[in-house]
Amino acid sequence: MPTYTSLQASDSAVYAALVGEMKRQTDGVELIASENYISPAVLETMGTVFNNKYSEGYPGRRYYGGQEFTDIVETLAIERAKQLFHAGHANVQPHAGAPANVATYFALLEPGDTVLGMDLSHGGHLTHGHPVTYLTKIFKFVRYKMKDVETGELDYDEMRKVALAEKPKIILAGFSAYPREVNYAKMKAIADEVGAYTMADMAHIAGLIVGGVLRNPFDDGFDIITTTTHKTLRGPRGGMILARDPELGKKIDKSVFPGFQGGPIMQMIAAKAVAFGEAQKPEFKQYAQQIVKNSKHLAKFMMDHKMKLITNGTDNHLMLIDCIQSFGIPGGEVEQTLDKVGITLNKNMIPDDTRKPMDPSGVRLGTPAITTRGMMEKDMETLGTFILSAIEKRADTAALAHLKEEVVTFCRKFPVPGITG
Ligand code: DSN
Repeated sequence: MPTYTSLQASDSAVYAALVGEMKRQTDGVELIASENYISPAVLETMGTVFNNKYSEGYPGRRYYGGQEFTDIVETLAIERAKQLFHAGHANVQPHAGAPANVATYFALLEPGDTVLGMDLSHGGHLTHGHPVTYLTKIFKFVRYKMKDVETGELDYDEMRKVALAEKPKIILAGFSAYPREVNYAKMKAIADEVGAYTMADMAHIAGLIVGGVLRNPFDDGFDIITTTTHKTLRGPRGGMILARDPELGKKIDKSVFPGFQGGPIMQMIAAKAVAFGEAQKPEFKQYAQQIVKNSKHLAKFMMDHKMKLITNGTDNHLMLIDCIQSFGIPGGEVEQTLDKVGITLNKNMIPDDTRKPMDPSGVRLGTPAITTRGMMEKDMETLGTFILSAIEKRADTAALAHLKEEVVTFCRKFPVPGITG
């Protein structure tokens, strides 16, 4: 494990928590579908003096002096992002995925306008118009769903019907808990019929698009892609908005700053530039392919062992297990049981779940982080066996403690970038 001697000397409490977190990340299996391990170079860049600089505005047109180096890193991030996604414009300043979505809505919509997005229990995200968000006080959100939960196919006929009736200004693709590929061309055709913008929230699958494993919505004529940068894209925690048309990009820029955010977080923008440089390398394509190979392999193992997967499989990095059907217990109990043996995933709603969000029927798990550690298909069988064994022995404290030791021994074979590798 690395030591951070200056932190250790100046703040022993935070240092101790950091050491604990490094050990947790090294000795446990990270199956949370939205998490990943960044490279030492990205990690190093996040802890640099770019933190000290205010840079409101954009490269070449800032409100403060002293921008010769901030302009370099932000321009690098922008240009690399454009190349990665074949975009006409990139804004790399959103602090996270949610602000990227909000800034996009305000760039394209007037108060009262309508957005057509996926039903939240079918895989959509809070920022796609959950009633608990302030967004629903300003815009109207209407929904489409899967046509068939057994295959995951979206209901494009219903989408068209709702679009014709509601005249949305944005048709939104993109999900936090949907395991299948989308037909963007069909969505674009519906949007064209009603004069709507097309927006894809690719937060989960951005790295898979860059790696060429999933389709790029821009190839089917989508207008906007929003994303986080820290999930499959394996960069620093942050967000980004891409536009196909540079003219639309101007509206996006105004909306992010000064419309919504203040000073950009420049050390994160510099780290985005580094991560995007890594994603341009051929190794990243192999990484993206391996994420999906691992995910499909783990999904097959689960289904071969009588677990019920929503849509009966996966095309991407994640899967959703119906825990009530698979194990007769809710998702929260599965999450807590696996926590005890060092396997981390999250409880999750399943489509049309009758249970509550804090006590849902399913769990969501994914392979981006374990693939970064170098795990391959054969390791998915070991992980699947650990999961089944933990759930089977969940009432036996001694058996769980023994299993945890096995998990630690297994994990230590796989280095964690920035900690043990
Ligand atoms: N928290 C992210 C996820 O886990 O998918 C989405 O915001």
